[in-house]
Amino acid sequence: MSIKFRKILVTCALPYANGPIHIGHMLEHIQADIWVRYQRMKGHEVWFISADDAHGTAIMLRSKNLNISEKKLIKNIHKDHKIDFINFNISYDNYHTTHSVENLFLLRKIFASISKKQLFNKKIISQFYDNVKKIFLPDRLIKGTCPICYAKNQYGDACEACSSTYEPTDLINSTSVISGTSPILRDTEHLYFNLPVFSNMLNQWIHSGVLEKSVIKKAEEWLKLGLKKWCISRDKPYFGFKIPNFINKYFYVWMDAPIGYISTFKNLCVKNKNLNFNEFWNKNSKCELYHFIGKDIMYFHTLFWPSILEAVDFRKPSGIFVHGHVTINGLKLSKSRNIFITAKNWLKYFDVDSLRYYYASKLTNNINDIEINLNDFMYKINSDIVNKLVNLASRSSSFINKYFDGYLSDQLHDNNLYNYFINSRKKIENFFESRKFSLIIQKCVKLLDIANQYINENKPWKIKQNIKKNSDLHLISTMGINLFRIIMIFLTPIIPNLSKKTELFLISHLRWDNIQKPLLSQKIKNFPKLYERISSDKILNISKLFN
Ligand code: NOT
Ligand code: ZN
Repeated sequence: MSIKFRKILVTCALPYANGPIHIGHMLEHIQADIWVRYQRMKGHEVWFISADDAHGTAIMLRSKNLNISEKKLIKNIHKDHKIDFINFNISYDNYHTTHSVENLFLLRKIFASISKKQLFNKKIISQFYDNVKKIFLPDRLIKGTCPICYAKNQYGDACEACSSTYEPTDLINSTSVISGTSPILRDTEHLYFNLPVFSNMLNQWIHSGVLEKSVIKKAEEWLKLGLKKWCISRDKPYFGFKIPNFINKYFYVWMDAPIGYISTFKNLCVKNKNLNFNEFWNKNSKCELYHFIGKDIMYFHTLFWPSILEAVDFRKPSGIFVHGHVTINGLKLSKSRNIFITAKNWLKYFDVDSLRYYYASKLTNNINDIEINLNDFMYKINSDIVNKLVNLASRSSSFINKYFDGYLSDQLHDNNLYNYFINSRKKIENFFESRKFSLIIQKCVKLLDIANQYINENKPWKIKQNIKKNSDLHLISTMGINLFRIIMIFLTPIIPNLSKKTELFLISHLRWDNIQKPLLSQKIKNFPKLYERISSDKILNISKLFN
C-alpha cells in the first residue's frame, strides 16, 4: 500500500501582543500541536507557524498605560509568548510577528494588487469620536448592545454572543470605553474593500469541504444577510502600518493580521533555504493549508480572508478548523473578572502533559465550548495517567528488572492480545486526522483497562518462584511492557514529555511505523519516575487564583 506524502502548512491564530498567553489561548495551540505532531509521526512534511498580532489600538493604549513605546511592548511580549509556547511543547517551526519587514512588504504588494483591480473605494463616513480623549474610537473601545441579537456590553466590531460583525455605529446605546462618555459623530474618510463581489465565490467555497457543518451554517447565515463593504483603514493615532498615499491613515489590524500567516511563512523560507514560498502559496498549490482558530473569529477566516486571497490570486485554505471557548469551573474566561490562568502560572502548579491530556480528552471537531473542571481534571489525570498508564509500566517492569537483569523475553505471551492492540491503529489514525481527540483518549483508556485486566488475571506476583528466562513471569511482564508501549505510541502527539521519558526508559523510539514489531530480547532501564500524582492541595491553591 503506498502512502501519499503530504506537504502541509498549519497555523494558529495570531495572539495579540498586549498581554500574556493564558490557558484559553493554549487550547488552540495544543490542539494544533497534537495534530501537527501526529502528521509528522506519519512521515508527512509539516510546517507549523504562528506569530504575534502586534498592531491595533489595544496595543497602542497598553503601551501608553505602561509608559513604554509600542515597539518595546511588542518586543517584550513576543519574548514571553515564545517562552510560553516552548514550555508547553508547541512545536512551532516559526513564531514571528506581524510588525516585520516581511509583513510590510506583503501587505504593500497585496494592497497594490487589490488597488489595481479597483476593489477598494474611498468613502466619507461619520464615525464615533471621543471628544474628551480626542481620538476616533476604534471598535474595541466602544461598547453597546448588539444590533443583531441585542446582547448587552458588546464591542463595536463584532458580537461575542452571536459572532456577527457590524459597524460600530450600528451598536445600540454606545459609550466610549476610555472616557465613559457618549461618543459624538465626526466625518472622516475611509477605505473600503469590495467584499460583496465575492459572494458567489464564497458561497461555493464554504461548501467545498473546507468547513465543518456548524461552521458552514454560520457562514451561510452571514451570506444570506448579505455582505457589506469592509472598512480596512483607521485614523491616527494608531499603531500599525501606514496606507500609501492616504494621509494620517493606517491599515486596520485585521487587514495585516492574516497576511501575517503568509509573511511568517516567508520569514521561515529565509531561514530555511529548501522551502519554496510559491509552492505553498500559488493559486494552484498542491500543498495543504489549515488554519486553527476560535469561533469568535470565524467571520474573518471564512469570508474576508478567502476573498482577499482570491483577489490577489493566492491559494485558499484547505480547511479552517474551529474550536469553542474555554470555561473554568463553569465560568467564561475573563481577564477583567479575573477568571483567568496564565500559561506561566499553570506551570507553577501542574506539568504540561496534564493540560495537553485533559484538553485532548475534551476536544473534538466541533465548536462546543471546552470546560475545565479542576476536580475532574485531577481525577482524570490521576486515574488515567497515574493509576492506569504509568502503573501498567511500573508493575510490569519491576519483575523484568528484579529477576531478568532488565532484559525482555524473546517472545510474547499472548500474540492475539498484541494484535488486538495494534489493530486499533486505523481507528486511532482516523480520530487524529479528523481531530476527534476525545475518542483517542477513550480508546486508549479502554485498552489500558484491558492491559491491566490481563496482568490482574495472570497474577505474575504469584509466579515469582519461577524466574528463568521465558518463564511465564518473564513473558507476562514483557507483554505488559509491550502493551504499554503501543498505548504510548498512540499518545505521543498528546503527551510528548511522558513520551520522551518512556523512550529513555524503554531504550527505544516510539514510532508509528514500528508498532507491528514488539520489543523483545532487549534491555530496558530501571523504572524511572514517569509522572507525579496531582494533589488536591494544588487544586485548591490554583482555584484561589481566580476566586
Ligand atoms: N489576534 C487575533 C485574535 O483574535 C487573531 C488574528 C489572526 C490572524 O486574537 N488572522 N486572520 N485572519
Ligand atoms: Zn449579537
